[in-house]
Amino acid sequence: MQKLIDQVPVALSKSDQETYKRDGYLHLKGVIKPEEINALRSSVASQIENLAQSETGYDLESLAKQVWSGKEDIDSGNADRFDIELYKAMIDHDADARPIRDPSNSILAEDGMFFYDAAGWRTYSGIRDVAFDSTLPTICAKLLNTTYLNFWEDTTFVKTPNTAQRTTFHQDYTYFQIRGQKCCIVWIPLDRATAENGAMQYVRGSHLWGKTFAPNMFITQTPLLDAEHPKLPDIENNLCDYDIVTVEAEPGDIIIHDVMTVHGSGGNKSKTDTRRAMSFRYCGDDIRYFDRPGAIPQPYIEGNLPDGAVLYGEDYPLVWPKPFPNAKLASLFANNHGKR
Ligand SMILES: O=C(O)CCC(=O)C(=O)O
Repeated sequence: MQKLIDQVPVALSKSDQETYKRDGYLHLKGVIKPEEINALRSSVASQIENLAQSETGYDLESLAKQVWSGKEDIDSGNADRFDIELYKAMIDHDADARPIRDPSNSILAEDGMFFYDAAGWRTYSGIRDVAFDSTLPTICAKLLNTTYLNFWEDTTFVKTPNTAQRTTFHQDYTYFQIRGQKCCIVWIPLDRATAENGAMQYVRGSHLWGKTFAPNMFITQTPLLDAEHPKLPDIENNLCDYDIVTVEAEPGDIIIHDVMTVHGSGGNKSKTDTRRAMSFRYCGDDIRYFDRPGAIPQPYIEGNLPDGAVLYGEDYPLVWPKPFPNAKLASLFANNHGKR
């Protein structure tokens, strides 16, 4: 089996591994095949099309408008994954809360959408195919130096033209019900991502700060229900104090970041270019389940694992090494997960 895995073309050199360890993120070019990009694009199109019925998707730009303009009738989707009313009340009570907007495009902020969704793999075969059967699991397994790799979840982030809202800086670790270090996030642009339309930004080396911060819901630094961890420092207002790298990327590229790396992205100031992206989250062999208070609820998870458990079971597909090397893994997960 090992032989088969080694035959997968993997663009990962020793210096890539050193860069990832030093900077907390790694940009690799030409990893995702055109047909894989197209499979993700059509899955994302369906996610957006189904926003009104979605149990998991939100328009965060509209949510931000509800919060900051008090216009309750703006439609941000009908999902109940988060207690939005509670979150809005928490923002109201947070004296420091403010819109995390790109200052230069606030006047354009009329028609943009910041679409956010998760766990598309359970519904869309295009997402499953790429998450499980592309070269990504092999790359991540090598990068994490792990003996096996589980898939945790996918997330979709789309910013249409004239989206004012940034993705606030945040650290992924406390969003997940996990403990351990070998977890990485693969960010996959489905359009050219530029500084103008919302390229990713990483605080270089922040994975080595040795600090853990509370999760937020991307539109302000106001923490979600996490009483244990501090709020992230106000990076947006003190950009010069941090080593922030804006990473422009093309479809086909990936950017992998460590679960502790602080990152965010700009709004979309372009008048014409949508910025679509997906994120896949993978966990290695030191990760254990931990029902973290304040972590974001994972859609469709019915029976939580006990704290301290390895990630076993159908909710966390083992994607590397392939349990059945000659079968397409994604097809084994078809039709037995999605509620829709
Ligand atoms: O695409 C974005 O705006 C944010 C992505 C992100 O935060 C992530 O992939 O963890």
